[in-house]
Amino acid sequence: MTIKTISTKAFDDQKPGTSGLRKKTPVFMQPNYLENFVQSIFTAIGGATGKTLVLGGDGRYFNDTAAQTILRMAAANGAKRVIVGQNAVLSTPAASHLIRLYKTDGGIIMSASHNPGGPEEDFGVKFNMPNGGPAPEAVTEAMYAATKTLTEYKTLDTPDIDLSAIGRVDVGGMQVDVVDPVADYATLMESLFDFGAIRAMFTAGFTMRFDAMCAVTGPYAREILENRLGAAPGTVVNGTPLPDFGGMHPDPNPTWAKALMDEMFGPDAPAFGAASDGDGDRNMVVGKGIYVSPSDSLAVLAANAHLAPAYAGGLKGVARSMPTSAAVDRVAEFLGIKDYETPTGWKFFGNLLDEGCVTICGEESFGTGSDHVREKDGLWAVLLWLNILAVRKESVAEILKQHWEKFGRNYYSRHDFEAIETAKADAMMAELRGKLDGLAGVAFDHHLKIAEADDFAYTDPVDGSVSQKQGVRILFQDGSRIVMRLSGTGTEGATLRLYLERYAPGPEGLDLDPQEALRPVIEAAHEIAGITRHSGRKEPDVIT
Ligand code: VG1
Ligand code: CO
Repeated sequence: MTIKTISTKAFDDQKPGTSGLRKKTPVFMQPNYLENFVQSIFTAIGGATGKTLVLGGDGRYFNDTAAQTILRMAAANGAKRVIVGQNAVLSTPAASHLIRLYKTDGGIIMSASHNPGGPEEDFGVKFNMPNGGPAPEAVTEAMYAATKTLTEYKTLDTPDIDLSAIGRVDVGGMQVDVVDPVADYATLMESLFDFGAIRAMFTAGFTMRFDAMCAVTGPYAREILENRLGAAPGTVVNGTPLPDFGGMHPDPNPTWAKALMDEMFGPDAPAFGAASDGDGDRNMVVGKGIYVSPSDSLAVLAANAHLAPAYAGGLKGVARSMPTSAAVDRVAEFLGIKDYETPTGWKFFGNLLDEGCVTICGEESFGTGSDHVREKDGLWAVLLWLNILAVRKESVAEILKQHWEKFGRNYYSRHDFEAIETAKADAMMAELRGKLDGLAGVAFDHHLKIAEADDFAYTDPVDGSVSQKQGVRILFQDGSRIVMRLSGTGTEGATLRLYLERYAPGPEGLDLDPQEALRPVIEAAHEIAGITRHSGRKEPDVIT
């Protein structure tokens, strides 16, 4: 086994986005592409020498080969130990947990998350810090800087390492610990929730469907829901992770988890349905005949978290990403706890969680989580819902109805316009940014009048770092809101995300179709931004 230093040429497109570096799989499979990025990660964290890292991925195509490359490079760069999930598989929240549990120096997660997988689809790599959370902007900027100047990387000349058997192997002096990807995570979940109460609910005949979308959560959901909680065998469907997710798009929303939606709105619907994404950090929650929007889910979880043992003492505070609806703000106000608004992406919650400012965080993109790890956590959200259902003994529909009666309803929707030509999308955003100053006072039909418009900037209250241009906000006098930003996780052209919100205080008008309730706001957004004029698109590709 010899350490080899390989000369390489910099790639100019290795800038991490909202959550790590994501590219088409063939781009990642080019000679030296993955290697350059991994060496740049090591550079950005001050080298790998003597470090202990966690490694795992969502099992998508190229996951196994990439893991071997990363292990060789970690050994050649002097890492002391790598804890790797069996077969190089770990869900993102499980990886975050292992990083924290074993007090490591961070971890590398191989995933393009909710993006499809396969030889022609997407692959991704991200680095998580010793706190278990995604690298903050300063670190991803340092990675990007390193990718632009590196000229060589180090690797070890050694055959593939057997990652199929749990146990310890030595790789050129580096210790590799292959661990069960599920066990520690399942134990953590058991410590947070009242498994006895949830088990009793299942025993009494409660039914549920969990769609793992042929992605990483299958084994986790089977172990926790079916084995430990006694849900009926077959509760978990699409539970075997596949390299191409069986052709599914592992993005848990009503469009891509259509089979689950159909079942939940069908005649034999179970009481509760849920789905998770490629790497297990997202969740969609559906009741019998009722869809729970992620922003509402966050608000309901915050309002009821005290019913679960881990949160019985109350919440320190809550945080939501800026585009997420203000529903959780109303809960925070009611509870008299702090409420933070951050840019899109879980990395912005890390400091707030570390400092004990908040207990629960969420994003409108089907992400919810708490201070138990430093990532959003799909199964955690499902279990908190189950714990609440077990205690309240009411249906999802009843719980939502009561929530809206108490707090009012924030009608909310996100419209995605995918694969727009990048130049056109940039021109649209530039034009919009250019007219923000003149928007206040402009009025539209249906009594909509703009109160203010800006480009969201965030100053981290803990370390003072500033993030600019995080999305255009157009706020109306009646509390309605439009947000527009371009996605930072796509791999093809640009994706416009248009976020729409309108508040109904009740008691009237709490059960409208969100698309109908939002119609005036949608029309105003198109008029202000000229979406069709710029992109040629009238209708969004995905509505959530
Ligand atoms: C999207 C979501 C964002 C989420 C990110 C990563 O980012 O909007 O809320 O944090 O994906 O989620 P963007 O830049 O495309 O809007 V995951 O589950 O793909 O890691
Ligand atoms: Co994800």
